[in-house]
Order: sequence, then C-alpha cells, then structure tokens
Amino acid sequence: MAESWIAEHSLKTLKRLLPDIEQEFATPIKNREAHWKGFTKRLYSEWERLFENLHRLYGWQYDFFYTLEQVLRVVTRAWAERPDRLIELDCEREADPEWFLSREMVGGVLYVDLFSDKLARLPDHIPYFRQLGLTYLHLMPLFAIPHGDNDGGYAVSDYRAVNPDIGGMEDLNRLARILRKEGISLVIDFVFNHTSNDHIWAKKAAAGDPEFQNYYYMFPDRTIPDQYQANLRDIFPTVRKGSFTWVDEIQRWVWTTFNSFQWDLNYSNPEVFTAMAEEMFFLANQGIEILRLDAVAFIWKRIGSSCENLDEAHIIIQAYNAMAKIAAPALLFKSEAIVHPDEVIRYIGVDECRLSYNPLLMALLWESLATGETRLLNHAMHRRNRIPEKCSWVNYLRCHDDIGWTFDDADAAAIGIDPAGHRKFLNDFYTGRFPGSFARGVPFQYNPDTGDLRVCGTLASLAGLEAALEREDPDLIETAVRRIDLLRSIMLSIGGIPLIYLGDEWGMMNDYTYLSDPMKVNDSRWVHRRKNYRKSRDDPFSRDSLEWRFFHEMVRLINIRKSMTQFQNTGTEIIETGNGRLFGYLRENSVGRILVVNNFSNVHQRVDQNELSALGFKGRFMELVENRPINVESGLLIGPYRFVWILFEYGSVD
Ligand code: OTU
Repeated sequence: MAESWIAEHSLKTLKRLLPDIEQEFATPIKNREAHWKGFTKRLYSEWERLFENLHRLYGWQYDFFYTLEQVLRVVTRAWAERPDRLIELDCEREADPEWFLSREMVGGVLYVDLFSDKLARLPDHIPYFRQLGLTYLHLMPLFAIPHGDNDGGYAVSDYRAVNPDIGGMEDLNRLARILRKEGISLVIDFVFNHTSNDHIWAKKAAAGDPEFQNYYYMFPDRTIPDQYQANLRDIFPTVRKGSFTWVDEIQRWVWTTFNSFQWDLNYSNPEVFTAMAEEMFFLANQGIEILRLDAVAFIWKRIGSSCENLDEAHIIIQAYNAMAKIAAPALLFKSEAIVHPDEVIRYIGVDECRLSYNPLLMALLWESLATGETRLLNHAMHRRNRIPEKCSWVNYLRCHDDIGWTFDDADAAAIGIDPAGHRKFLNDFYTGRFPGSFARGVPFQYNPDTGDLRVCGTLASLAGLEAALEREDPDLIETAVRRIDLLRSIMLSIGGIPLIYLGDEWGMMNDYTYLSDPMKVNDSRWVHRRKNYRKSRDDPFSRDSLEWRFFHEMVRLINIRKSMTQFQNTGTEIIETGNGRLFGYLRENSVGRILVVNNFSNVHQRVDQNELSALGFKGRFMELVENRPINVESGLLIGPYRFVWILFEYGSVD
C-alpha cells in the first residue's frame, strides 16, 4: 500500500471518527481536559501506524471501518478508565522513556501460591525483595482457571478474575499500588494466544453460538486441519499428537497448539483482536507495568506455513503496541519467543516488544557448562547479542519452563559441531545419562518421531549441587557452588535485565513430589516449580547454611552491579579472549570500562597479556568481585569456574 494513501486515509478516518467518540466520552474528557490533550497528541502520532497495521490484518474485510471505530473506542475507554495514579505514571515514563535500561533493574519471578500462599500476603515479603534489590516482579499467571490441569495457570478462564484460591482482583490492584511505592514494577502474563475451554467465549462457542465459534479455529472435519497439520510442530508431544482436538458437543475440531483445554484464539477475526485489547487494557489499568506476551510465535496461522512467527503475529503485537502508546504509555511488552534466535530478535523493537527473554544466552550458558568450552557461546553471542536501541534483553538462567537447545545449526556447524549430535549430547548430559555428568535434570516432551527432547530442573540441581550433596563430597559441593555462582555472575554482569527465578537465589533444588500428583505427573516442569515459602521479615537462612551463602553472594553481586555505572544497560561487547574455555565481554561508558571474564572449565585458565592490552588493560586495576587490586601486566589467571570483573577507570590507570 502506498504510504501516501495510508497517511491520507488514516487521517481522514480519524477526523471522521473522533467527534462521535468525543461525544461518547464527553464526561471523562471534561474531567481531565489537560490529559485529554496528551491523549489526542499521542493518538495523532500513533494512528497512522495503527491504521496501517490494522489495514494489513483486516483491510480486506467489508466492515473495516467498523473495526477502526471499535479500536478507537477501546483505546479511548481504556484511557477514560485509567486511574489518575497511572496517568501520572504515564507522564513520568514519557519523561523518562528509558527508565527500564537502568542498572538498578533486577527482576524476580514467582508463583503466588508457592511463594506466599495468598496474594494478600505477598506484601509481607517486600523486605525480602528489597534485600535482593528487586525492581521488577513477575507473578506467574494468577487468573481464574479450570479445575484440574490448567498448564500452571496458562489456561485462563477469565482475564478479569483472580484465581479465588489465592485472592481477588482487588488484591492484585492493591499489590500493584504497594509495589509501585516500593519502586517495583509489576509484571504479569498476557496469555493471548489461547483461552481455556472454560472461558465464557469458549463456553458460548461450545454451546453452538456461531459468533463465538468464530473466536476460535473450529472445523467440522479433518480437511482443513490436515492441511495445516502437515507443517506444524507438536509442542507437547507426550501429551497429545497433533494440534487439533475433537470437541464432541459441537462436533468440531478445535485448534489447540498446547493442551487440549487451551483453545487458540482466532486473530483473523477482528472481534478477537479488539476483545483481547480490552482484556489487555483491563490488566494495564490494574497497575501492571509490563506484560509478558506469552507464546507470541503462535498467534497467526496460514496453511502451508509452520504457523509460527508469521509476519501477521508481529503486526498484531505492533498494533497493540500502538494502542498501548496511546492509552497507557507506561505499559511495556516483553516477548516470550522461545524459538530460533533469528526469530526471537524479530519481536524486539521500540514499536513491538521493548523487552525479550534471551533464550539463546540461557541455553548456551548451560551448553558451555556441560562442555567446559565456550566456542559456541562466543561465536553465537558475537553475532546475535545485539538488539535494537532502547530495548533490552531479559537474561535468565532458569524459568518455570523447560530448557530447549535453540542455537542456530549453522552457528554450530561453523565451528565444527554437529548440531543434532550436540543436542543429543546436551540432553543426555543434563538428564544425567552421560557418563560423568554432574546434572540432575529430568526429560521433558520426548518426541520419538523427531528425537526432540527438552530438559527440566532447577539451577542448583542442573549445576550439580543435588548430586554433590547426595555424595556428601565437599569438593564436589564446592565445585557445584562455583558453577552456580559463575552463571549468576554472568546474568548480573552482561547487558540486560537480570531475572531471578525465585528460589534460585538460595539454591533451590528439584522437587520430585509432582510424580505422585496425577495432575502434574505428565508435566515434568513441575520438578522445578516448588514450594518456596519464605519467612517474611528476618534473614530467612541460618548463617552456616549453603542457602545463606548463595543468597548473600547473590545480594553482594547485585549491589556491585547497581553501584557501577558501566552496567547501565547500554550493550555488551563480546571480546576475543584467545582461550576457548573463557567467555569475556566489556561493559563500557564514557568514564570507564569493565572487563568481565568467566572460566567455564574446572582448571585454571589464562588470558594472555597481548589480548588484555589490545583491550586497553595493561597494569594494575581494581577487581570488583573480590574488591582487590589486580596486576594484569603479565596476563590474567582465572581459577576453575571463577570470574573477574575488572574496572578500568579512564584517567586513573597507573
Ligand atoms: C509458554 O511457553 C509458557 O511459558 C508455558 O508455561 C505454557 O505452557 C505455554 O506457553 C502455553 O501457554 O511451549 O514449553 O515460544 O516454547 O511459548 C513452553 C514457544 C512453551 C514456546 C512457549 C511455550
């Protein structure tokens, strides 16, 4: 479509639609005249882009004009209903749009029921969050869900109701306000690829209502499903084959990418687009500052394609982004795309998702820990760590899901690694089948047709602590502790927001009780989703425990990170250390640079003096982790699984 056509028509439609909308919302507009000016300013600056996106998605439909009107109504209503305190936050964020790039940002993620039992009890843990320096708290899905299996909350029955077992919407609203006062941003999932089959829309569809049947993908026979299925991948192959579920009551095949009770929403229907936008704004208006966009890869389907990462998926998110910028500019999106690294990057942008999980770094850190080598990590990070400006990675070591080996095959091949064989090795290694493996992982979703497998387990169990403790071997225990410290130090020193899967700060280990729970036994991800109750106020660990050591080491590193301006989130330069067992990078700003070098092997490793002086490191510097001067005149020696953060302050080298 010619740009000028879009420009002209978008403006024309806006001018035609706006007067009616202004009438409809006359009262709220009158009450907040000054803010309405801000709203319309944003509307005029975002509308063209929004119009263009909607035109690409729905422009061919006879009622496109109606869709535009609806979209305008949704954003206006969202603004009208937005509480004053959030309008203030919008202004604050507009004045400081890069606030989330601060080195102060540290994230934590938890399950409310496993961490504090009730939502209303969560504020009791604020002293603990403060001790860790958290500024970002992601609560795992906490909405109304079907009884029985609900995919850990990812089958949402009502986006406007909290699961009554843990509290109500007023608790969430109150929590958001308390957290904001504490300088902590609330992060919640927007599970927008699917609803549960218990959602009112699904129930209406199942009762035969054609309007709501069109909210999902439903087919009377296998003709079309088979055409789609030919190119689809099974996400949960051990639970079910294929992406469609037969629903007897309506005699239809329903598209279910994940579990049979998770029905994929049909975004080719503009009603779904606007209905979900309303749910999104409802959440934003509770005080949620960052939405984790779940399963972004799957939201658009086309016959003949894999139905993952299609262009329209990006357009939908960009349209939501434009709407958010208009009605709730403080809102940010984080993309959850655990897919090929080329595809992960495509979701990141100022006009799409400002934040993204960094699954490649996560997977390759584990890869390096298993092999003791960093060639693949170095090679891949060199090429793929850079993202658009004013955006940020969210770096994590573990999350509530499995680990998949998402590296690029060509990256592996380029350094002589056979990708398929290597994935098999990694799976064997982390499920403890490889001789000499230290890891205690559990297999997830083995697919006999493709040989695919993923791995579950906590940071501590995967890094060898569980096995070491069982053998009561102090050396092995010490080595496992060092591995854990190593990974955590990387998460805290590389560019991006570090995200702690809470429990990992004290070395939480696998929990095998899920094996005796019929609702969980088929989903080994429960092995790392364990009860994690914390005493609220006091230091929760006894001083001679490993937990205490883990916790305080983590806090110490976090504090160093927060105190050094070089850790401001302005990117990371991956460097050549000349040693295939080390992973090094520079964090730099106008006043200095920090050289971070991590040793992934179990023996000492050297960086030669030549490499160091090429990076400007010659002479004596401060090493920040141990807080001692270090002389790198004749190279650098790093102990097994150790790491250094070396500071070079410009103008102060001797
Ligand atoms: C997400 O993950 C959630 O993180 C999972 O907990 C949910 O089960 C799932 O969506 C459904 O809501 O398949 O194994 O990016 O890897 O979206 C995890 C592709 C998943 C998928 C990811 C998905």
